[in-house]
Amino acid sequence: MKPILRNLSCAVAISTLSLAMGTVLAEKADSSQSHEGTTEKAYEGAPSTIEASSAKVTLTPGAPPVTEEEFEKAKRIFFERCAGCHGVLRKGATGKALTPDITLKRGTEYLKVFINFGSPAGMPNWGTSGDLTPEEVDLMARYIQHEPPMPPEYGMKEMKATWEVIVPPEQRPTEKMNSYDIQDFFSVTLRDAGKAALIDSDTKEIVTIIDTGYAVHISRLSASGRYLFTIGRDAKINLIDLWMETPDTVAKIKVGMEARSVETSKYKGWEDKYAIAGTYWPPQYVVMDGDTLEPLKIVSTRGLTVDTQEYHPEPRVAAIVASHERPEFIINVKETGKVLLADYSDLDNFKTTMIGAARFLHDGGWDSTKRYFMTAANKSNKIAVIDSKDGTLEALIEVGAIPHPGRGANFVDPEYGPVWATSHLGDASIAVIGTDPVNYPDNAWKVVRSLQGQGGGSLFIKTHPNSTNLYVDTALNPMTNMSQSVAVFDINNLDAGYKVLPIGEWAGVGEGPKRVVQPEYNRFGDEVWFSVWNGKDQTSAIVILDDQTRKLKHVIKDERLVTPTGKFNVYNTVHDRY
Ligand code: DHE
Repeated sequence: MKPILRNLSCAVAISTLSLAMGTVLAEKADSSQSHEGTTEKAYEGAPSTIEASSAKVTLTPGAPPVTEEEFEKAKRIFFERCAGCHGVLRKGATGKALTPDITLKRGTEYLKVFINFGSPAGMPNWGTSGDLTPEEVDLMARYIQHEPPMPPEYGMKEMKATWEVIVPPEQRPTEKMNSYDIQDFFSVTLRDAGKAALIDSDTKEIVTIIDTGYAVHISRLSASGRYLFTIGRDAKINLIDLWMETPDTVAKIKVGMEARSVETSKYKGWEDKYAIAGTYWPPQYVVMDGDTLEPLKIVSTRGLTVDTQEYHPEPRVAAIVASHERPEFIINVKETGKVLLADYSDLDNFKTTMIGAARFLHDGGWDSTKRYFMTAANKSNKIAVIDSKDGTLEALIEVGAIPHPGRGANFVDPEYGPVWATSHLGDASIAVIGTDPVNYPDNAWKVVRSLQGQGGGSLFIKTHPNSTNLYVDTALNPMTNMSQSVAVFDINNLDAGYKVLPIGEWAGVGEGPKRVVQPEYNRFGDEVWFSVWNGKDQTSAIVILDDQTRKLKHVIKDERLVTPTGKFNVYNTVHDRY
């Protein structure tokens, strides 16, 4: 199967959309602040990496005619622009369901208005914005009255066909061959370049740049800290050996058509043994050998939703964390709102515990004891707390609009004891939740404080056990003064409110959206790194602050740093410190 980027027209569409993420949407959003949900749509709108031509077409009786040529075009537009919100099978996710039982009743003219003008609930105005021509709006209105074309499944045979062990384990170094402090490396996502940069925190130099999957999403580490795993939106995984003289990919695989999450086994006795990746399409996860990425066990996530108990054909796999309490992976299944605890101790007699939480599960992280997994059910405005020791739902906590913690932030609140915090995409609040049921039982699993940050559009919040600062980005806020800066709170004086640090300006990168995204600490917690995410053809940077003084320490600028977004410090990621 050809990757989508090989198709020139798709590449143009993608770069246009990437730019949209970077520039156009910021402007659009600026002019439509009343357009509720615009921020969120900017975030959800990344093109699907499923190749449109692979999806099987079914014509639906009673639906308006669409020629074969038109069908191919409509499929491509849908996968690139609409699937992120409505789902590949249009069963509904952040966007509404668009299956023929609904769309046929609405009819072409109604649907055209909707596509043309958008809706206050967050549907972009595809027609009036000029993104789609009137002919394309008409085509899409007719197309969505037909059965959704089904992309192919992707099983063991397909995975094995892409699996490549470049350096077999027995030919790899038996000790670290470089003199870097690899524990303090940062793996930086270069989103639109489809690469990851490894940066040495001592020298702030780029050690190497590695080709990864398209729009690589996250990096995770093996429990020993030796192996780095990256996953692209196209579901390509790279296994990178940090012990090599120059760290490089030693194995690769493509585990599906679209993906976001990868993790490794961390339970005592199982360190570095397995890796797991979750896919958006097909909706499933795969357990792999931790040394070679050999796929071992594939499990579907299709099933019934937690609340209305209706079948969902496409429940995507969102965040995955490795349990420290049992040999289990903890898997968020987005559309069904269920958390799976998958026991990897016996892959033949594979047992999973299914915990009902709430829709739509997205990202999350551990509390400071690493017993409780705190995860966002973003459309329910809730944080679900999973007790990984007892394997149960500990609490469902009401928070602000569309919580988006990343992995969240753990600190000791001077008044309420150990807490974990999340910021929100949909409002300016920061929910601070008590996490110590033993010493602070009255505060546990309650929002003990609701701080007011700069604004909505926040994606990530961060602190470090050695720091007293709490940083909150507002990367997707429509106001450029907010998207280009970060708020910082003093943990010992939270009532004093926040100070704003103009990170985008400090980067000195010139023109562009300069979104300041994802604070990440170095190993020792005395530096904090921010990505200044500009358009693909503009200059981006990484801005490093001295955490104690909150003053600028260093700016990494390099023409190879194309669209840096996520940054993953090796030590902090291995030890789940955030
Ligand atoms: Fe992410 C984490 C999905 C858009 C940067 N993102 C995650 C996780 C999921 C996810 C499921 C949790 C993985 C885990 O912990 O195992 N992200 C999605 C999407 O579906 C979405 C909304 C749209 C899309 O089409 O991809 C999306 N994400 C983005 C971006 O636009 C961001 C800001 C820039 C980029 O690089 O694409 C972005 N997502 C990140 C980052 C993390 C992440 C940096 C990891 C945060 C961490 O600290 O662990």
